[in-house]
Amino acid sequence: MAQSTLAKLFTVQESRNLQSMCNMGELEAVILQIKSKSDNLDNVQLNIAVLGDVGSGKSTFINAMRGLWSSDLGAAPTGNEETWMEPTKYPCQDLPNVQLWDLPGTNSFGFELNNYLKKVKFESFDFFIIVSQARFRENDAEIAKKIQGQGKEFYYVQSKIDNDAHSLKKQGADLNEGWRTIRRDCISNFQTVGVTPPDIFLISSFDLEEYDFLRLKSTLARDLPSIKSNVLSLSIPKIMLDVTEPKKRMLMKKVWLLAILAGGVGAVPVSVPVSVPVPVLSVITIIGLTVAGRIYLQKQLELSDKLLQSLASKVAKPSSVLKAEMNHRLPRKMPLVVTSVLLGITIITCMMTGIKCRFSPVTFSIFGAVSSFALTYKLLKDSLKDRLETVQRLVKSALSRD
Ligand SMILES: Nc1nc2c(ncn2[C@@H]2O[C@H](COP(=O)(O)OP(=O)(O)O)[C@@H](O)[C@H]2O)c(=O)[nH]1
Ligand SMILES: [Mg+2]
Repeated sequence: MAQSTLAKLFTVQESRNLQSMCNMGELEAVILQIKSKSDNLDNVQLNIAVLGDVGSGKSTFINAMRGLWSSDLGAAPTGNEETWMEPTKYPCQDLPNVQLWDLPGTNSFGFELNNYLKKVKFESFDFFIIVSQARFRENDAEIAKKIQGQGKEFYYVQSKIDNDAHSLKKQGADLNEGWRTIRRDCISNFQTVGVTPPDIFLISSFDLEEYDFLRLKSTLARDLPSIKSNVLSLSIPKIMLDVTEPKKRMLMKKVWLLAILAGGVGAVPVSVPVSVPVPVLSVITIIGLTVAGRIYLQKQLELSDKLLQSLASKVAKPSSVLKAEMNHRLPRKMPLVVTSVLLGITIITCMMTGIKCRFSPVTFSIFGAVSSFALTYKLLKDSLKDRLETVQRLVKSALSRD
């Protein structure tokens, strides 16, 4: 079973601690704990997917990265037939905490690309190496788009470059000019499909000292910290979802409770003549419940100026940057007063309509109960969602490295 992001980065005990800190409203402590993890990602495992068409040289490349020949014990099976139908992981001794995943060929199952990506759990990988031979493929472009669409990164490998060298030599062509042409073509192919060109490596898994194999290995070793930090940054929304889940559940119970209460008040039968004014008391009670509910939710996930200032100094960021996250309002978000007035107007309109149409007391009660429940529930649920999203943005901003 796939692990939650929180479970991947934190031990079970650490996860529980984070959740209980969040439950107790200690948001600053939660953020600092995640920050201390983000400052020390050495022990975090990185899953790198090696993908490309069948026969493009993926398995041979993985063996080369591990210092093995295909005939060595423990090497990935190689050959032009698809030998392996499940993603298989291989540790890489030279790159601690890196797992290279040998994925089935992108064209191996006759899969439509999206099904293929689902089947190999594409989204669970942290980084990608696309291996392609001889020419740029349509699948390479599509996969590259999907990778960048997730905010992740990849390298592009043109494999079996020894074959190209052989043909270029036979034609008496200049090798360096040949490599420049291949690179230029790759870059322009990526640009044509709207992909930011990645690092491109021309390699032979047989001649490791030649071409770009060693440069790829050293570039990957150098990039590991920044890849990990990018992965962490992408994971923050999910981590925060996990951390805040128990608190959210608890708060949602309160939202239900308040909405049911508002529904109960809305159900009070209006067995009064038409000339009597709208039952202002019910409306005020419902508005009061909603306002109190929103204040309660905000208090439960409090982001006070004091907290922002203290956090800013601990994460070495200007507090104005963190405050900007607080002030970044969603289009849906409206000031408390506006939503309350709207709520009041809607309920009053509903009741007036009911009175005008001479609803029976039972119909009126049902009408009042449902509308009061639904409106209160929606407003409070949105309010909670906004607050949780603000917390997420704050954490992301507090932990970003720029
Ligand atoms: N000339 C040459 N052949 C290679 C290279 N890498 C792989 N091959 C050959 O290409 C075939 C397919 O390689 P394999 O790694 O099994 O491809 P995969 O299906 O992508 O895993 C095998 O016969 C390999 O020996 C290379 O760098 N140069
Ligand atoms: Mg293979």
